[in-house]
Amino acid sequence: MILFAETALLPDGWARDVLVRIEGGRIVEVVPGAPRQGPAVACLLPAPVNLHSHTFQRAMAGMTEARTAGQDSFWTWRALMYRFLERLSPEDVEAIAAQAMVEMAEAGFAAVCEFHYLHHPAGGGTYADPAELSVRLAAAAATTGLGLTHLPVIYEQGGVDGRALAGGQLRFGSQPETYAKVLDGAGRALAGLPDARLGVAPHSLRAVSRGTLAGAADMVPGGPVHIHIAEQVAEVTEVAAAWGVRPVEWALANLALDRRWCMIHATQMTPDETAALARTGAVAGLCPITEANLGDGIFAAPGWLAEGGAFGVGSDSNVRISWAEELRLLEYSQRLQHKGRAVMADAGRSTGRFLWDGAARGGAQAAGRASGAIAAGMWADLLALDCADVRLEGLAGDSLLDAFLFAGRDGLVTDLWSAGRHIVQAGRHIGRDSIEARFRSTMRSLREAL
Ligand code: NGQ
Ligand code: ZN
Repeated sequence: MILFAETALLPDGWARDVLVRIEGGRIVEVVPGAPRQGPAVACLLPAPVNLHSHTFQRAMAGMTEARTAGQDSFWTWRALMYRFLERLSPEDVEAIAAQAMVEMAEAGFAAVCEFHYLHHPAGGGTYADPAELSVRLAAAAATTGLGLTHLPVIYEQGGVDGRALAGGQLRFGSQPETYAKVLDGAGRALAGLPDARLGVAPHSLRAVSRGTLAGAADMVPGGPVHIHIAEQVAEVTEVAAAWGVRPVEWALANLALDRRWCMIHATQMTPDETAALARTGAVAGLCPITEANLGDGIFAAPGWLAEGGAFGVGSDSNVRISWAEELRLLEYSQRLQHKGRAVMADAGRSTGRFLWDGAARGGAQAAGRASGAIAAGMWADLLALDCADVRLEGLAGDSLLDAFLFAGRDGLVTDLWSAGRHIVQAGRHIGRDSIEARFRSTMRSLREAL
C-alpha cells in the first residue's frame, strides 16, 4: 500500500510530497519530495498511543458528577465506580470497550494500553475461561482495529496494610495461580492481533504486596510494566505510615525502574523524587482530563522535563476521549499553576509540536510498540488532519498543530491508520454504526446503575 501526503511530519521535521510505503502493517519506506502518485492527504502525522485506559469506565461518564452531602473526592468516586462495575457482564465489557476504542480512533489514537483489572464475575469466583474478560477486550480490539497493549492487572489486597479485598474489588483478585491463567489466556487471545503486545500491571503500591511487586516485571519478560503511583495525597500518607517512606521514594529504592516502566499519574512527588524518577527512563503516564475530573493535582512537568523525562498521555477513566484535549489540559494546568505561558516546550519551539512529538514518543515507549514516528520499521500508525477546516485556515507546519491543540474541535482527524488498518475514514470509524448501536443498548440496560 502507498500513501502520499502533501506535507508530513517526519522525525527530522516537516517534509513535502511524502510517499509512505506500507507492507504488512509496517512502514517500509518514506520518500520526501517524491513525484505525486494518486490521491494525496494534505497533512500526515504520526498517530499516538493512548497509554492508559480502563475502557469499562467509559459507560460511567456523566453518572458521577453530582455533589453528595459530604465532601466528594477521588475516594467517593471510587466507591461509585466499584458499585458500577458489579453490574457489568462480559458482553457489556466488550460492547463498552469497542465503543471506547471507536472514540479513541476518531480522536487520533492508533492504539491503547488497556490497564485491565476486571478478571472475575461480580462477587468473586472464576469464569469458565479465567481470561474471559481479556478475551473480550481482545475481541473489541479485533472488531475496531485499534492496536492493543494488554496489561492484565495484579491486584491482591484492599490496602497497604494487606487487608482483604472487599465489595467491588472481588472482581479484581489475582492470586498467583489465577493470575498465571489470566496471563496465559490473554497471551492466546492476542495471538490473532499482529501488532498487539502483552505486558503486566501491578495495580498500585496499595493493592500489591511488596513481595509480589519485586517480581512483577519478570512475569512478562521484556514487556511493558505499568503501575499507578502517587496519584492522591492519601496514598502518600498511607504508604508513608506503613513503610516509613513515600511511594515514589520506595519505588526508586526497590524496583528496577527503566524504560519498560510506565508510572501512571506520578502526581504527588517531591522535587528530588521527580528528578530521580525522570532519570530512570520510565515514562510518566499522564491523564490530565481524568486527573482534573478526580481532583488529583498537577504534574511537576518543569522538573520532569528538565531531566529529560519521557511522558505520554492516557484517557484513563474515559469520561472524555480526546488526544487534543489531553495535551491542551496538560499545558493549561501548567500555565495556571506557574502563572506563565508556553510552560512545557523548549525555548523557541511550538507547544503543539513539542507535546505531539513528546507524547507520541513516550506513548509508544510505554506501549512497547514500534510507533510514534513516520519512519521505516515502525507500525503504520498514522493520521490525517482536516486542513480544510476553518479552524486550521491559513496555517501550516507547527502552527497547524498549535491550532489543532488549542483551537480545534472534535472531528479534525479525517483518517486514521493503525498498523496500516484504515479504520477512520472521512472522520468516522468504519464500524461505528454497529458498535454504537450495541453500546446504546448496553447503556439502556445500565441506565439505573448509579
Ligand atoms: C482505577 N483510577 O484503577 O481505575 C483507578 C481507581 C484506585 C484512577 N486512579 C482505583 N484514576 O486507584 O484504587
Ligand atoms: Zn488508572
